[in-house]
Order: sequence, then C-alpha cells, then structure tokens
Amino acid sequence: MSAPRITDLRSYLKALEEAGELSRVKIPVSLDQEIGAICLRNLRGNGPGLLFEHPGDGNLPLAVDLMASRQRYALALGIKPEELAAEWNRRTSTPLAPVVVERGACQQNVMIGKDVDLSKLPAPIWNEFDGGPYLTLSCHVTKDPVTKTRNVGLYRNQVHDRQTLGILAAPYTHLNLQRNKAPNEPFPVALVLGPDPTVVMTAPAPIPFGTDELAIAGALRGKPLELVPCKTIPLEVPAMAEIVIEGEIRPGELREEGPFGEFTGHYGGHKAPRPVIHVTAMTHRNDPMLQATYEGMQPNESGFLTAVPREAEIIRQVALPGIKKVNVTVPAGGALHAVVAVEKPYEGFGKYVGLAVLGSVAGRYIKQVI
Ligand SMILES: Cc1cc2nc3c(=O)[nH]c(=O)nc-3n(C[C@H](O)[C@H](O)[C@H](O)COP(=O)(O)O)c2cc1C
Ligand SMILES: [Mn+2]
Repeated sequence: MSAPRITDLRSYLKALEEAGELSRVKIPVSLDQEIGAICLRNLRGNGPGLLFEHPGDGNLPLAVDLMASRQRYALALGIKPEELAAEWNRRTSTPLAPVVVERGACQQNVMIGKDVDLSKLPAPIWNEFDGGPYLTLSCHVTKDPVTKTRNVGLYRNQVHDRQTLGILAAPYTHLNLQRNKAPNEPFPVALVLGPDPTVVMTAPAPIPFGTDELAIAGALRGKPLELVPCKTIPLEVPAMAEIVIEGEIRPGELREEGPFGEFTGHYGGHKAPRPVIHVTAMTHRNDPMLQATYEGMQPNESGFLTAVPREAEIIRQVALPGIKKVNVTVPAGGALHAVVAVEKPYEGFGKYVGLAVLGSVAGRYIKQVI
C-alpha cells in the first residue's frame, strides 16, 4: 500500500476541506449550549464537519462531528462509502503493531502537575441539563496491569476542575476489565485528543478483549502508528495527537458526575458518584486544537463511529455463510438495531443468521435484527 495521505488530524481536516466537507465557524460562539445547538442543527441537515475557530471567545479551535457521515468516514481511509465493511475486514486482518519513538509533536508543549489547567480547553456544555462541560472524543489509552496489553476506548469525561476529570465507563468496557485486575492500585490513563482518525475509529470498535486497538489503527492506515512515552505515567500515546492528558484513577475515589445528553437522545446516567481521573500532565502540539463530538439526538457522529466497525465485524465474526450486507442503523444509535441481507438457501435460514448476529461480540448490544 502507498504511504497514507492522512496521517493526523490536520491532514484529515485538509482533505475534508478540499472535498467541501468542512465548514469553518469564524465568529466566537458560546461554549454554553450554543455550540451544541449549532451541531444539532447541522447534523439534522446532514451538514459538514465543523471547525469552531473561536469557541468560547478563545483561540483554541474545536473540531466537531468530522466523521458524522459514511462519506467522511470513508474519506479518512481513502475509499468509497460502499467499500467500508469489506475494506475494514481486509485491512484489519493483519494488525500492524505501533512503534515507540523518542520524540513526537504531541509533546512540543508540556505542562506538569499544578501547571495543568483543563479549563483552558474549549469543552462545551453540549445540552441543557448536562452536569458540566464535557470532553466527548477522548481516546483513553490504558494497559492491562497483568498482561501489559494496551487498550483504547472512548468514554465521556466531565471536566470537574483544573486537574480533575470524571469518567463514565460501563462495567463491560475493557478499561474496567483491566482495572478490575488490580483494583487496589492507581490505574494510569492517557486521554488522546485529536489523533490520526484511524485511532478514533478503532477506539469504539467491537474488538475482542486483549487486542491492542492501536495495532488495528495501524492496519487501517497502512503504516504502524508512532508512539511516544508519556511524561508522568507508564503508557505510550500516538505521537501526532493534538493534545494528551495524562492521569490516574485512584482506588475508591468517587465524585458526582452527570447527567449527560447521550447517544440515544436521552440523558444517560443520573447524577451519581463515579470515578475520577487525577491529571498529572497535559502535553500538546504547537497551536493545538481540541476534537470533540456532539452527543445527543441521532443521527450524529457516535452513531457512525459505532455502526461502521460493527457492520464489518459482524460479517467477520458470524460464521454462517450467505451474509450479503449488514446495516447497523444510525438512527438507532449505531448499536441497537440491524438489518441483515442474507442469501436464503431455505426458509428459516434468516432466523439462524439473526440469532448468530445477536450472539456475536460485535452484535451483542443489538436488540432487534431484521
Ligand atoms: C462518541 C462515543 C462516546 C462514547 N462514550 C462512552 C461512554 O461514555 N461510556 C462507555 O462506557 N462507552 C462509551 N462509548 C462506547 C465505547 O467506546 C465502546 O464500548 C468501546 O468498545 C469501548 O472500548 P473497549 O471495548 O476497548 O472498552 C462511546 C462511543 C462513542 C463512539
Ligand atoms: Mn478494547
């Protein structure tokens, strides 16, 4: 495969702009619900990705909803939307492990400990009843305390104060499966914001426990990702990311988190005590930008980020023959409802396929298969 054209968020933004798939918002826009309202309207009209140049009056740009269509998702991989499932399976059949290098752009600027101020990030209050500002597209890099295998997952983060974030990760997430192996130890976490788009693609993908999603990202981009060691914790992060937040989850420590307008269009999880991430460092590129996504009423980016890898992984993981096409529908959140087209050798075969889809790792959240 030739060298990938898109190697970081900046080259992806350039490609989107050239394709007429990006709109710049040049005027200052309030972080308090105004950005959320603009995103919702834009998504309902099937609009482009947005780059807010002055969110909250500041000068740290906010890129939002970049992969909120199959077209823009496919563009990041240099393919057509109809090729997504087959190409995902073809490329990821050979994972490409990342390589660790000494230096990376994501550490051009380093703030340690008390110098970190998360309130400088343009994190919006997206919806009216959200418990506070939220980071919504943080790729959490962690390591299994026993096997040392890396994991990457997307989980919401409420910004509590200058050096503290909330985290809501469901009990079945790999982050928690890892953390449960050493529940009495501090658990290091690195939040990667604005990486190569393939990292954002693999973080929410239904990949079996024990697989390094960064090796899947390497396969998708056709070249191993370069990682740099974090400054304050024993983890490595993609070198070309815009911003990295380093920290740890400490045993037994909880703080009120939520509510938050979720991908179902409802507020998910009442305000309740949930784990926190104590930030130990923040590093960033020169002139960084924050990447985020509008969560709430579908269709939105999380619907596409969830649906696309599921469609591919269902085809890979379901052993029965005859599956022609899978559509994990975005209006149902990209995870809860699927339409599967099958070649039926006899009446009733479709039911076998439907049950097999429901029983697969990739299809386990689906409630209804047609
Ligand atoms: C935009 C977006 C936001 C997400 N937010 C959360 C979240 O707050 N909590 C959660 O448990 N899962 C969330 N998910 C789903 C997880 O990312 C998904 O379950 C993923 O597989 C987790 O990685 P893991 O399987 O390696 O744990 C989100 C997905 C997307 C696309
Ligand atoms: Mn995982």
